[in-house]
Amino acid sequence: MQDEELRQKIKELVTDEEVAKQVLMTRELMTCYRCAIMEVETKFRVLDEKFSLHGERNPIESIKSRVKSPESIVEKLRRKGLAMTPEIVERELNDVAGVRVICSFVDDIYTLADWLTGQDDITLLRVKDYIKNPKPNGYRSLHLIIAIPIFLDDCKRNMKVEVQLRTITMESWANLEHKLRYKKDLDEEVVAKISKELFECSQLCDLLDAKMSHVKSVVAMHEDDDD
Ligand code: 0O2
Repeated sequence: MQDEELRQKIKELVTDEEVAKQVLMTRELMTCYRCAIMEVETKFRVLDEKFSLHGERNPIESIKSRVKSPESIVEKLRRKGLAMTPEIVERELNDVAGVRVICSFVDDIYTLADWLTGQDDITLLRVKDYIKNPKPNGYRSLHLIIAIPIFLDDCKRNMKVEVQLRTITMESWANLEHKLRYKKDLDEEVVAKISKELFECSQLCDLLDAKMSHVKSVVAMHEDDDD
């Protein structure tokens, strides 16, 4: 069969009605991901308040969320050799909904992660601890893939959300590395030099986080003495 003939056959198989159905299902799915993000954000805001009751401070500096862009979804599926359908997106991708929580100190990250995953409506699907095991380039963050229920008018649906927890220093390092990664016009030698410097920066960030945690514990000790 010639290419043109084949194209025609495919067009006949995919009717306008089927296309409209897929579009509607995709829009519904994206709405569900947005709702899941809202649920996770609220949980973190509540945890931030709960934490402040114990420690008289708020551990969360900021929360940034995003639904993956359609271009990034298509690109990720293409790399995996998969087609773009709502079912495949939901089954194969863990990071369509992403919530990033920026914390003051490293131990706050683990406390918040434990509190979140200890809640009985949250299912922990996967943990990637790039703080204990940084990536070779120096990337550090705690990644959790969770499933969270959202309640729609007629049903309950479990949605996957990728939660990234990191400190302010980890965030500024990742933002810089991300910007440089997409600079395509640099020659190999420059890329190697930048990568080395970025790795060194990551080690300095690690040291800074450790020193700040130490200062925090010294301050806490003195506060206890004052009581
Ligand atoms: P964006 O724009 O942030 O969404 P997976 O198929 O999910 O198992 P993946 O995607 O490699 O495998 O998962 P991983 O390693 O947990 O990383 C997912 C996300 O973490 C990335 O999303 C980044 O946000 C962040 N990340 C991971 N490694 C690095 C890194 O070396 N540098 C920086 N700056 N960020 C990193 P996306 O999809 O790449 O992009």
